[in-house]
Amino acid sequence: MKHHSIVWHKNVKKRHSIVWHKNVKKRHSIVCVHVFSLWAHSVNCLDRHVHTCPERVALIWERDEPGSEVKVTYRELLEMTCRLGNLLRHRGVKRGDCVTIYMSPCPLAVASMLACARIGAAHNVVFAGFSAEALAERIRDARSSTVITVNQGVRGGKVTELKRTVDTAVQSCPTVQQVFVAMRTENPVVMTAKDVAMEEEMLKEDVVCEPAAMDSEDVLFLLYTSGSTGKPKGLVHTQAGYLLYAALTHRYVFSYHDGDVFGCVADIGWITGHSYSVYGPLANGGTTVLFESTPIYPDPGRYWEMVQRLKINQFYGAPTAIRLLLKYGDQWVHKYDRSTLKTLGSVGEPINTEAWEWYHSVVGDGRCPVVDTWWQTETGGICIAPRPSDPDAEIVPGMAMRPFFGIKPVLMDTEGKVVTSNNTSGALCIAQPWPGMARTIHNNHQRFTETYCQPHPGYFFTGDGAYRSKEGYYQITGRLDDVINVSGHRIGTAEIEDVVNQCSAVAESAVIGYSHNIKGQGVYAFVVLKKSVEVEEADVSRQLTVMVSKNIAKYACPDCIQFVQRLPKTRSGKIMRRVLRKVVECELNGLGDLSTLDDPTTVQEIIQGHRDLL
Ligand code: 6R9
Repeated sequence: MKHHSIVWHKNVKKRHSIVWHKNVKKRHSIVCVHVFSLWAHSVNCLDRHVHTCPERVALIWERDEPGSEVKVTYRELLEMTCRLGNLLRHRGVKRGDCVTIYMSPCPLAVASMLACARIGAAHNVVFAGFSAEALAERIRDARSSTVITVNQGVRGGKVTELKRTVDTAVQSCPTVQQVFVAMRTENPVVMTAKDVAMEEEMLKEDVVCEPAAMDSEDVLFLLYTSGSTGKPKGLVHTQAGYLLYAALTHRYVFSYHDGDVFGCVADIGWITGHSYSVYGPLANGGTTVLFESTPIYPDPGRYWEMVQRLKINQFYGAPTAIRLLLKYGDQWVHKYDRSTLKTLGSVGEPINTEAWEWYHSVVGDGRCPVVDTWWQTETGGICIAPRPSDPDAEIVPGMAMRPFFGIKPVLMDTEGKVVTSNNTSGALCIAQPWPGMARTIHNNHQRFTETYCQPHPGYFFTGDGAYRSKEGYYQITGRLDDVINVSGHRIGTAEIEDVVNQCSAVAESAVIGYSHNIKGQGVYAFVVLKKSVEVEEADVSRQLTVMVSKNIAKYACPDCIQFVQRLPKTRSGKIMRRVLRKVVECELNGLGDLSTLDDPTTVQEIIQGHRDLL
């Protein structure tokens, strides 16, 4: 065990208590004066609580190996954050810079986010499952000069070479001047001239770091997400509104109370991890779980064994995992004591009734309200969800129910008019701004207005469709654009097509999402090969899988590839994805109007090819 490892291993507390010198509390209480007037972000999440309850556990790092969790108090997290803030400052990171963080969930990842916030730099967390190319694209767009990573990641018993991925990525990122490398495992990695041994250097820094005074509208972070066209977009969230909204929704949607242990199992690389593993719970002085593993490691009882061991009060996860665990059977749940659970949350994609009922009756023993929370990277926090703390709250299975405070949802019909009646569906828009909404797309405000503001002038367009019941409750029906949702991960079909089309044997392609009983949606690719090349379809399939995984991430790989002679197109050359979707869902009676197709026989060929694949 390395002497400098700051939080990776147990028994850390003792070793480091020496570095927490006597005067610190006092000095931090001065810092606290800043809290309410200047919105210094990490102060609201840390110093405030260190002042009142320094020994409260802020983070429980649920490491991959069950039973090896590490607890970090508010005092320790502040210390870690300050050291890192100082290190970043001394190494030239300034207010307004953007630091890219490529780490799996761990205390140093949270400290990295908060250290950026403390010195006024924006953070850009990139999901550690993304490939080197996807990471590089995000580093370049964010123009980061500093990247923070770990030597290796550990998940589901497997080790991933995160530092090596960063090495490859930074080769095509001329802006990157330094890479901070923390040691998650004890395996050494090759260090280059740009690399900084993070923990070693942190130990040389002071434990007090003056927080930057920030304006409420200054940038807090960028987070890249997929859109229906083009490259991923770096949504920009700001200081005050975002934190307020994350904190309020965390408290009211989940009925969070002081002393509760909040278990959000999302990765910190997604907005759910930002708002409900980090900012919301920490702003409320809560104890939050950072989950490093998978729902089925080492067995399908992992979540519930963890709930029992950590005494989790609120559990927040994705329908895809619930559907998967449901299939393994109730015995994995019954094995463990879940009596601490008070609220169960669901996020990321629609939750089907079967999964909802199982979550409610088996996991929650029929006594915990299930909150199906609808929101997006763009919205910063939960916008539509039941609020069980409300005594009149009815919860209908599979429905996101009612808007949160300050959210005014509206439905638009196909002509762009607001639908006022109930028991109807439409495009989901939001009628007025709310504190947590993204303010822009990094370096591309025009794309922001085009995507969200112009489709329905005067309203924020979410890209989702929704149904409003006769009682006025909302149910989200899915995306209206070419964004699909694979295991709760958002991906644009255009992004996958871009990669598929780079294959030298491919003439063109069309990618769609289809219903998948575990993942929610699977990826289905229609591929037209170039006439001039002689290749085996199976070889191309293998090649495409490798390419997508290398250029984007494993979750974006096609589940099914169908080779076709032609794609159905309109006379103006647009691919009719609607037709492809119907073929794949076997809804041949619902193909709709085919009169605009340039050659209707194409559809018959595709139907036949699909049958052959089944
Ligand atoms: C928080 C998050 C956003 C998209 C969103 C929608 C889908 C999220 C949902 C849901 C139905 C829910 N989505 N929550 N669909 N019911 N409770 O997931 O953000 O990754 O940006 O995805 O996910 O389609 O537009 P993000």
